[in-house]
Amino acid sequence: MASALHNLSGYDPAKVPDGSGWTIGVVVSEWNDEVTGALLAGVCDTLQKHGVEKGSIIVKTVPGSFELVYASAAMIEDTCVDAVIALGCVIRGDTPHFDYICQGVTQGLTELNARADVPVIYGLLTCDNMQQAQDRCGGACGNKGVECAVAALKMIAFRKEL
Ligand code: DLZ
Repeated sequence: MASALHNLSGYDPAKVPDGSGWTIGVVVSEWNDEVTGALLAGVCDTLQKHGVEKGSIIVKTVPGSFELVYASAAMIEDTCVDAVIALGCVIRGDTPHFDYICQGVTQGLTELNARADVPVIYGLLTCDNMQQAQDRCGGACGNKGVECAVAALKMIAFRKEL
């Protein structure tokens, strides 16, 4: 079950394409920034481990997760990135707001992913509480940023191989 405290970020480094010469855009939500900052660190560490130069990682922040869709689209339109990684963390509150944000961002990134020329990687944590988020940004369940970086490199390779 996904909620079990298993590290979900393990991967085989030999199966990750070399990212030398590739440029990656990362859009990061400021909401819950202790979590999104840790996700970003996971992304940057992993990309550099697989050959992406530090200067080839373009990081832009946005106020909240809802802005990730616009920011991802703008990043694709205005830069020459090979992939965009969207990082956010939404924590459930007392109202249905959580559901609207999660649905909006998920739907928006899904639609963008289907029509954009470059892959968009989904790095949105949707958590019932802060503990779940901390478990997934470098805690017991790993770091979703690592998964996103690996997914970005694999999707860039996929695109370039076509
Ligand atoms: C307003 C809001 C709330 C209540 N919670 C979160 C959250 O848990 N995580 C997050 O990334 N953003 C949150 N936001 C801000 C919205 O994403 C958005 O920035 C505002 O509604 C302005 O469009």
